[in-house]
Amino acid sequence: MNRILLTGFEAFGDHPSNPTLTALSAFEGQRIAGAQVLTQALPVDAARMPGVLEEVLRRLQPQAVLLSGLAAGRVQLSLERAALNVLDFRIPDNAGASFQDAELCPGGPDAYLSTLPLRAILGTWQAAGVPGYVSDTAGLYLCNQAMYLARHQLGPSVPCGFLHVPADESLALAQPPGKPPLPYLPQQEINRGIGLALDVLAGQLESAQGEKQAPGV
Ligand code: PCA
Repeated sequence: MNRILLTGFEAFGDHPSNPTLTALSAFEGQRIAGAQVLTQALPVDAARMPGVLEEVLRRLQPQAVLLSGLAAGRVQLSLERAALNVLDFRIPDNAGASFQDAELCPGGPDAYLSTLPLRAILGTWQAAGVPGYVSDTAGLYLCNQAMYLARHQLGPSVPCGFLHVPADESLALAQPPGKPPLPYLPQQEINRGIGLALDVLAGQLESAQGEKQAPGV
């Protein structure tokens, strides 16, 4: 059976929770179109996260990978187009580390592009009434780091990329008075968008397998 890995991040910065961590429990072990969804929480720690990611990719050998994280302030779901070989943090990570203009992967390519079927996912969201878009920057923090390293490890043949989600209602409610109100998408809607992206990935894996198994003419 095909395995799809879904990752989310723990809380970081001023945010008391992370909707992508909340989403993981809704999907762990789910079967979608003949694929099994497996999940992994990632630490917001630039030194520790690479080891956790590397280990889970090696152990699960997934056929597709959907990484997800919070982009507080964004107003819709967004699929990242690319990850850059740069670490440059506006806030320290959860271990207190900070980087400026640093190389993420010494000697690695400048960038990796998403190998997710971006347009197919956008189309499915559109048809289901979930507005979303392709983002041209994943930032230069942990989410960019995770996408870069996953693509670096997996190579081009495993569909892999990053989905950023807006704040959810609990983050919007937790925004301290005096700070501008945080745009949010209800957690249920965030989960629906993630689920639809997983549907597209599972469908793509299923049809690729069908083609392989079809008798030659
Ligand atoms: N968002 C951060 C890191 C963890 C997360 O959920 C980012 O966009 O880099």
